[in-house]
Amino acid sequence: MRATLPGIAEWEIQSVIEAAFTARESCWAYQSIVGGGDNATILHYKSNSDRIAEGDLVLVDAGCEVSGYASDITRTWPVSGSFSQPQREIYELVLKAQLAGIESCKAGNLWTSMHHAGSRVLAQGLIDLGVLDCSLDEALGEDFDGPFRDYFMHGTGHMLGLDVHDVGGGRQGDDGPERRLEPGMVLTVEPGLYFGSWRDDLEIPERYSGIGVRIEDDVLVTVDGPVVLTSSCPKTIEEIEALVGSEG
Ligand SMILES: [Mn+2]
Repeated sequence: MRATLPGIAEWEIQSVIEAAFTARESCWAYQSIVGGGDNATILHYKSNSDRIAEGDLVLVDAGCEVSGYASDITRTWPVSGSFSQPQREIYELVLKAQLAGIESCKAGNLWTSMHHAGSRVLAQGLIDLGVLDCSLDEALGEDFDGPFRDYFMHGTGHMLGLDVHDVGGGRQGDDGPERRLEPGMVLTVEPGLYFGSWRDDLEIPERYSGIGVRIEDDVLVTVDGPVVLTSSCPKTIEEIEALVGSEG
């Protein structure tokens, strides 16, 4: 964030992050995703080959591996240093959903509770912002498969450990009971919203076209509640706007 200035390229941000990994005797846990503007709306974008237009957001999903253990963090920030009003509206909504998801990471809760908590916030927000014109129940759908999924088309998190997408989570076998969270588990919480201007199957409000936001932290489940292991990485709008470009 500190090194980001208008005109920066995706590969330049990638090089700053991966230099930090290497300098600390670490390596990437997975190929870093650095997507500016519309590229942030392509979930597994990793060519990192575009220069980022002034005024666009950049989404960075990157994590290093230490002693075999993976990390997995996503942050989204404006390359110009300040969020536009539409970017701010989407960012605040995703952050609210992420905080609701983290809050639900309590021992004893069902694995799906964080996905449901975050999804409810996103669906209601999409209605409030005028993206969806329906009731909350309709937006969510019978099995959380309603139209809000047009804008949030991935899971809210996964187990994290020796692999970045570690085993566990979800169901224990195809017909087993749904897993409950236990102290000591580490999982990611990473809701997002994506309004790719290339989506010709949706009527995306012009003000949100080209915006992609995801916020991801790594969370340890304890008897005393969730502990955000990645809390030192800024994620409020105020923190981000103060930091972006400050090195330049
Ligand atoms: Mn992840």
